[in-house]
Amino acid sequence: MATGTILLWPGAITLPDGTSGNAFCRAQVAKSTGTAPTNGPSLFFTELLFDPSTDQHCFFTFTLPSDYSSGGIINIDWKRASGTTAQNGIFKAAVAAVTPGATEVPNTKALNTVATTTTAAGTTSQALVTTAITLTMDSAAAGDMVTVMLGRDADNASDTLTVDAQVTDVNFTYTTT
Ligand SMILES: [Ca+2]
Ligand SMILES: [Ca+2]
Repeated sequence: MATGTILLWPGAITLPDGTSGNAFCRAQVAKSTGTAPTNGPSLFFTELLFDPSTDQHCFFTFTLPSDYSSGGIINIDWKRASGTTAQNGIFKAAVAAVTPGATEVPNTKALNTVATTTTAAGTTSQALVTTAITLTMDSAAAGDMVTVMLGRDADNASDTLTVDAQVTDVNFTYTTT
């Protein structure tokens, strides 16, 4: 048994449709102000922006690998858009797992239990911190179509970070067979 890792972001995301309760995050390309090296460009990367007051969301879909045994954690690297005071951000996540060949249908499927984790923002402006959320895996098994919802619980009174949370990279870890 070991720990398997699936990269979720940067990569393909699905955005919800913006109807009530289904607000979407935004993506932007960031350009570092650091000095470009000789014979190289400045540093660029893509980040997902989550609003400080409205819950916003996105989805990652993948096939659960054949060596999946148990568990499921989503690990989110993110930074505050600005500021240095002590404030907390809350992220939330949930899973929907659909088994091919069974009677479940993705088009009528709902997300399983939503879990949240509170993390102190870095007290250096735009410094990276990591949030790990243990997922309720919806009885997922190897070969399933798995969709992970990632959102910020921005309207939670304990989400005190007053600026966007900027997500730079996301992965999913699990216990292998
Ligand atoms: Ca909320
Ligand atoms: Ca908030």
